[in-house]
Amino acid sequence: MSQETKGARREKIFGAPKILWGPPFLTCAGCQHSTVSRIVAEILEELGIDGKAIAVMGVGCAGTGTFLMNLDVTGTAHGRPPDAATAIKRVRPDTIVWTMQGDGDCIAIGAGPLIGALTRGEKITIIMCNNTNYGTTGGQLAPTTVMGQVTSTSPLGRDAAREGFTVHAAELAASFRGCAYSARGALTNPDNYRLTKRYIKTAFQKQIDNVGLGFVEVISACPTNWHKTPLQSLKWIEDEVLAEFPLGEFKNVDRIG
Ligand SMILES: Cc1ncc(C[n+]2csc(CCOP(=O)(O)OP(=O)(O)O)c2C)c(N)n1
Ligand code: SF4
Repeated sequence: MSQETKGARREKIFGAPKILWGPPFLTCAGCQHSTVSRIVAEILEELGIDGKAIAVMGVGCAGTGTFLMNLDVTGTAHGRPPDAATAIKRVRPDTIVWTMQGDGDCIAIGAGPLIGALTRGEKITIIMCNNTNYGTTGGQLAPTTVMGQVTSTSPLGRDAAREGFTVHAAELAASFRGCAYSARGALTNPDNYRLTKRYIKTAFQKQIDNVGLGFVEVISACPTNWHKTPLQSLKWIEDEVLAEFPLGEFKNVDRIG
C-alpha cells in the first residue's frame, strides 16, 4: 500500500441494504430471484418505507428472498398472496404491502387472486418473477413457458396444439381499470437492470400515493431447470425469451377508473 493510499480517507460508496440481515440468498448460482429481492430491499430503503413494509411471499423459490429481509413477512397458500395482501392493506392502510411471487404462483394457480386484486384496484404492489417454469418443483411447464421451450413436462417443446400459448401477465394486468402501473423488466445487462429498478420503484410509489395496484413482472433466470450455465441463461433470455416478452411500461396512470 502506497503512503498516499494509506493516508486517504476511505468512504463507503456502496454496500448491501441494511434490511438484508446477513446470510447469502438461498437460491441456486445464477438464479435472478435473489437479484430481484436485492433490488426491492434497496428500493424500500431508498423510499424510506422499510419500517412500514410488509412482505407477502408466495410458495416457491421466488419468495425465499423475503426470509432474509428484516421486515414483517407472511406466507400464504400457493397463489394466494394478493388475497392476504388485500386483507393486510385494508386492515392497516398505513403500511406498504407487497407480494413476491413466481410466475406459477402468480399467474397459474394464483391467476384468480391476481385478477380479483386487479379488479378491485387494491392499493398493493405485486412483484412477479417470471422464470418461464415452476422452478422449485423441477422445471415444469408454466403459463409463461415460451413457445417451443423444452421443460420437464413439455419434452418436445411447447406446442400451441398441446400446451396452448404463452401468457403475458404484465399486459394482462395493464388491461384492468384497477391497475395503476404495469411493467416488465429484465436483468441481463446494466441498462435493463436500471430500468427494472425504476419500474419496481414506480410501482411502490403508486401505493405510497394511494393510486391503485402496481404490478411488475421481472424476467428471471433459472439456470438449474433450464440446464444452462448462468451466462448461457442470460444469453438465452436475450436471444429467445425477450422476443416473447417485450420489456417496458404497459400502464402508468395517476388515477384509476
Ligand atoms: C396448492 C399447492 N399446489 C402445488 C404445490 C407445489 N408447489 C410448490 S412450489 C410450486 C411451483 C412454484 O413455481 P413458481 O411459482 O413459478 O416459482 P419458482 O419456484 O419458479 O420461483 C409448486 C407447484 C403447493 N405447494 N401447493
Ligand atoms: S431452481 Fe431455479 S428458480 Fe429455484 S433457486 Fe434454483 S435457479 Fe432459482
